[in-house]
Amino acid sequence: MLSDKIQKALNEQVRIEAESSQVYLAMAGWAEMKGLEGVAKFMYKQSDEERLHMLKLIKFMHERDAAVEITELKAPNNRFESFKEMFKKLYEHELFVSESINKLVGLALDEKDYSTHNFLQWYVAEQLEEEAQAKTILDKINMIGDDKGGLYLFDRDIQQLSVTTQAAPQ
Ligand code: OFO
Repeated sequence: MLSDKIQKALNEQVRIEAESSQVYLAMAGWAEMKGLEGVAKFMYKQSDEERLHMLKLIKFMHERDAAVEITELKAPNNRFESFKEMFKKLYEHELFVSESINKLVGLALDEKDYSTHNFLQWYVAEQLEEEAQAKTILDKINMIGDDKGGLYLFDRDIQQLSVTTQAAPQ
């Protein structure tokens, strides 16, 4: 059985993962509207991955007989000034999620809940990967600046950057 504190924090993380999926879905829509198919595809895929992260948490909670709460979600940003701004937001969002996972890991240790601590290691590794990916993309976008040709090539190449989740959630 999970402690109340852990249940509450895991439910909070379920919401954050669901919101992350919405954040990337909105980015996908915006990129598609602007005609960048590669970026849109990348964002749709990221959105699907975030939903899998949410489902993995829910499955773990059910296995531990915890009460899962599905709540309403905060609406994401649907419009951006530029691709640079959008990718900056993506990077900042990943930093925010990493912080939230780190807090959860700390709580699991405080509560001496070693199985939750062990389970969360998958998320720690995943965040490391996603943060690095978001940073790489942002660096490339900064290099491109306002060069339309560069953006065209970036749109074509972004899918190769996409790092697929190593241990796919069940
Ligand atoms: Fe859920 O993986 Fe990043 O945010």
